[in-house]
Amino acid sequence: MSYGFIQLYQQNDDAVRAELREGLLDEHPWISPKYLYDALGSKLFAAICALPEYYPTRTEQGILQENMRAIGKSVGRGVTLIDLGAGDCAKAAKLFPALQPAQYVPVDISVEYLREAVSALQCLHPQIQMNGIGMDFSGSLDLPDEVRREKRLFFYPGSSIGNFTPEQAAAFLGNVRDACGRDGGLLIGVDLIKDPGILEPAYDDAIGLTAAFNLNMLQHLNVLLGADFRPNDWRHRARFHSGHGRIEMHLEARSEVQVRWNGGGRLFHEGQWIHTESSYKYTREAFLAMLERAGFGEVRCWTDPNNWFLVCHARA
Ligand code: AVJ
Repeated sequence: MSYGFIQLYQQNDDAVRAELREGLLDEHPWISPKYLYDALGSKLFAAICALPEYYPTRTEQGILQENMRAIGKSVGRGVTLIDLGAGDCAKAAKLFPALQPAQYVPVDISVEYLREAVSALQCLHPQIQMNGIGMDFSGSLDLPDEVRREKRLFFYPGSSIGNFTPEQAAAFLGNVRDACGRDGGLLIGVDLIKDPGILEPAYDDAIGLTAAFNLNMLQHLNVLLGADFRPNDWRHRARFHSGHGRIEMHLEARSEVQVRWNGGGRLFHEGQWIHTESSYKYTREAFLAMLERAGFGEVRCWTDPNNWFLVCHARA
C-alpha cells in the first residue's frame, strides 16, 4: 500500500515579492511566467490544451501514442518517473501502462492543484508509489530523500523548456543531467519553429482563453503583492519574434494605469506593456546540440507528420 502525499517546500514569500517588484519596476516591465500558475491559472492552462488552435499538447500526445512501444523500449520499465510541471498529471498518467514506473514524483509550483491531481491519481493506481512535490524547480532540482535514486526518468513535456531562454535552458538541462544519476534519463517534448500563421493563433485564440490565462496573472499578483491591478485595464498580446525564435506574451495598458501594491506602485502609460511569457521554439538541430552540450547522449527522437513538435529520450 502506498500513499500519495505532498512534500511542501514553503516558498520564501519575501523573495517572491522582491522578484515581482523588481520586474514591475523595471524599465521594461516583466513578470516570470511561473506566476501564471495559481489554482485558476492551472485550470485555464488545462483548458488551453483543449483549444483547436493550441496544437502542442495534442501533437505531443499523438507522438507519444504513436511511438509508445519504441519509447517504452528506450526508457525501460520500473523507472522513477519525475514529472516536472506535472499540472493535472494527465500526460504522465498516459505513460503508466507502457512504462509501469516504480515511483511517480509529480513536481509543480501550483501546490493546491497538484495535491488534488495526485490524490485522485493515486486512487486509480494504488500499485505505484506517488510522492507529489510542491516546489519551484526552475532554480534548483534538489529533490528530497523520498525520491528514489535508481533509474530516474525526468519527464518534461509540453515544451515547457521553452519558457527558459536558450542559455537558461542549457543550464537547466545540465541540472537535470546531474540529478539523473548514472542510469537516469530525460523524456522531453519541444515545440519546433514553424509558420507564424500557426504559432500566433495558438497564443491568441478566438475565444479568448489565452487572454484570460494571461490576465489572470494580474489577479495572482494582487494576492501575492497586495496589489490593485484591474484586469479590464489591460489587453492580451501575443507575437512571434522570428529573430529570437520566440512567442512573446504581453499585457498592454489600455490607457494610463496607476497600480499600487504594499510598499509601492507604478504609473503605466497607455500602450506600455508587461512582458509575461516567452515561449522559445527550436529547430531539431539546435535542440539536439543543446541536449548533447548538457551531457546527454544516446538521443532518440520522434516527431509528427508535419514536423511541428519533437519528443526526445536521452540518457545521462
Ligand atoms: C506550458 C510553457 C509550454 O509556452 O506553450 C500556453 C504555456 N502560454 N499558452 C507554452 C502557454 C500560453 C506553454 N508552456
